[in-house]
Amino acid sequence: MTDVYLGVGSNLGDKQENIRKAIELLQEKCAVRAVSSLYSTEPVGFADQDWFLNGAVKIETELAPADLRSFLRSIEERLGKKSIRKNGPRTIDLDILFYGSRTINEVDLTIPHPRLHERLFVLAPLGEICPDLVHPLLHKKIRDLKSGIRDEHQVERLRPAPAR
Ligand code: PH2
Ligand code: MG
Ligand code: MG
Repeated sequence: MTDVYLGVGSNLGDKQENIRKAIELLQEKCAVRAVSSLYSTEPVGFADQDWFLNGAVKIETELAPADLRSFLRSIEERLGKKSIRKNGPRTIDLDILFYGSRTINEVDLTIPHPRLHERLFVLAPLGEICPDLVHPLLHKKIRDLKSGIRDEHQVERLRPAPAR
């Protein structure tokens, strides 16, 4: 089993419910080990859309990275993900942030997630569940990446992690 960290996000419909359902569906094939608080976050990349709810989840899984990615896609589809444009509104977004300490560079799968270290909406929740995890390419802890970035988008901690 490998420790995997996922980013979750939603900015369409009942955001909190979308995230709750996504975490429930994850348990079909993964063991959910930790769930961060949720954060209300200003959209990055395309400003003219509703704020997101973002969180981070630690899972353990036997699925290989590509199979995990397909599984995450199937959850996104089951929750009715509609995303018309890159960085635009979405019912649910499930991104692989880290897959153990592996690095993967394929056309359609990059691990660690290539932008995680630039985004407070990822580092804030991730910093709650794995502050001492070392980024396998940047060789820095999540806590240090978080305190070192300059991301001025607003990120507000919403409430404790939902009950599982
Ligand atoms: N996801 C994006 C683009 N912009 N902004 C916030 N605040 N949260 C997100 O999850 C997010 C985003 C593309 O996946
Ligand atoms: Mg994303
Ligand atoms: Mg995604």
